[in-house]
Amino acid sequence: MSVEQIKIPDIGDFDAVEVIEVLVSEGDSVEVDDSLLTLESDKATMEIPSPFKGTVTKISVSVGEKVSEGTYVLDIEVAAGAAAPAPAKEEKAAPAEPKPAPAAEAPKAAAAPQATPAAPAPASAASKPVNQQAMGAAFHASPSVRAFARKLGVDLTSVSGSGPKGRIQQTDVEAAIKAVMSGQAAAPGQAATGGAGIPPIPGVDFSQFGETTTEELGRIKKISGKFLHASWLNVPHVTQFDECDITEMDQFRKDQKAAAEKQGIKLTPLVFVMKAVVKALQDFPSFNASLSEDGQSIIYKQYYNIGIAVDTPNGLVVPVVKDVDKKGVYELSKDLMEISAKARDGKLGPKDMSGGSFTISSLGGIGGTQFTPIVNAPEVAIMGLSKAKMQPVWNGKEFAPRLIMPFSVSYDHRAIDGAEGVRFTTAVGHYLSDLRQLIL
Ligand code: CAO
Repeated sequence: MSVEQIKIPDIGDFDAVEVIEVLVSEGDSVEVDDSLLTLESDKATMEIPSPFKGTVTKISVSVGEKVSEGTYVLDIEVAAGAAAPAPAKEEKAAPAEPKPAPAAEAPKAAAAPQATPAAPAPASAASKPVNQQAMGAAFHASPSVRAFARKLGVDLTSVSGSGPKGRIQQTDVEAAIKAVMSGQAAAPGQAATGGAGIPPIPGVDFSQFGETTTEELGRIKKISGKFLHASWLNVPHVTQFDECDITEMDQFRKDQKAAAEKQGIKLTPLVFVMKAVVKALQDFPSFNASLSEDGQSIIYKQYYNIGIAVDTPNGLVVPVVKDVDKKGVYELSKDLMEISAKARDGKLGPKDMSGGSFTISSLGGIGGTQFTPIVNAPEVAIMGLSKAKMQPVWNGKEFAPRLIMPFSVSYDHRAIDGAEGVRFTTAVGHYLSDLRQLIL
């Protein structure tokens, strides 16, 4: 038995480098090349391997200390006959230190410390992992943590680090795995990823700034909040803004209003929009679709069930008007009145709210110029309607008063390209500007 004093070997041009991890404890058995410490400079992290097989008997360094080549860090008790390393460069630098005991066998040279960049070097867009491209993410993690993560298949770009300067520790990787196992986060490669790695918004005691009252969110808000959050995190949203001339359409609606009222029906622009949307969905099937769970296929729907966002005193609900393609505006108005009354009375059943293929959120009765609705996933697109206003529009000779309605369509960019997005809104506008197109 002999006790070997382990010193920092040649670490290149680095000097006074911080110890960020002590990877062994007193009493641990180590093999040759097992990592003992992790050092981190502002340029790289590196692990110091054990030059001996034996037992760690004393640790003389702790996290945060600065070390350089030749700094004594720990003792290893080496069993008699165990291989000893060849004299390494650090021994030349510190000749006063005891040399390794001569061994019978030819010694194995101590492995050089492995340096890895402290943060991934900027790679070409094509070679970066997809999530790194999207987030522009970089992470700090020691080689041992990287190896640990690799072994368990954890993508470190999705793990938030709790160490100094956001450095990812082994415990962070473990916590990320626990979150996946407990269902709080999606596993790597799952279609619906989210949760892990998203830094929480810190809690604030607002009462320090003034008086506050706290009210629990209603049941509907709690439920819809989860869906909205999931969509916001999982769906790469693009919102296309547009506007259309609904002067003729609105005149027609007004002309029909009295007749409709006699049947107890209130005709609003929304039902005309529903018809125009369905026609555009038939032209552009990828808007009336969903992505498969693995994100590898698109499922086109040959039914046209339009979800309508309804504002209720308890929160937002989205009942579905079925078979919009098969109904006229009167029947649609009846359906709309029925479901919105049911929604406001809290009487919607699961059947009323399922089976939608596209959603419309109309704020046109309230105001606003434009907004960005959140896709009602797993649908891939949603329309937002804003308030129509009379505006002067140049007709080639003069400005004429026209009723212009702003609207937007948010869509899942994985399923729909930008060019398709604007072709779709153009088509909707085209149908609404000239309702005759709907019967062609
Ligand atoms: N431009 C101008 N006027 C409009 C309009 C538009 N885009 N849309 C509706 N209007 C008018 C209607 O014609 C009606 O006027 P009249 O009484 O003079 O005819 C008035 O605004 C009110 O319409 P409405 O809102 O009662 O009816 P609707 O069919 O347009 O909408 C419903 C029905 C259920 C969608 C609506 O009541 C509602 O709840 N909207 C809010 C949806 C919501 O909260 N979305 C946000 C989701 S994201 O948080």
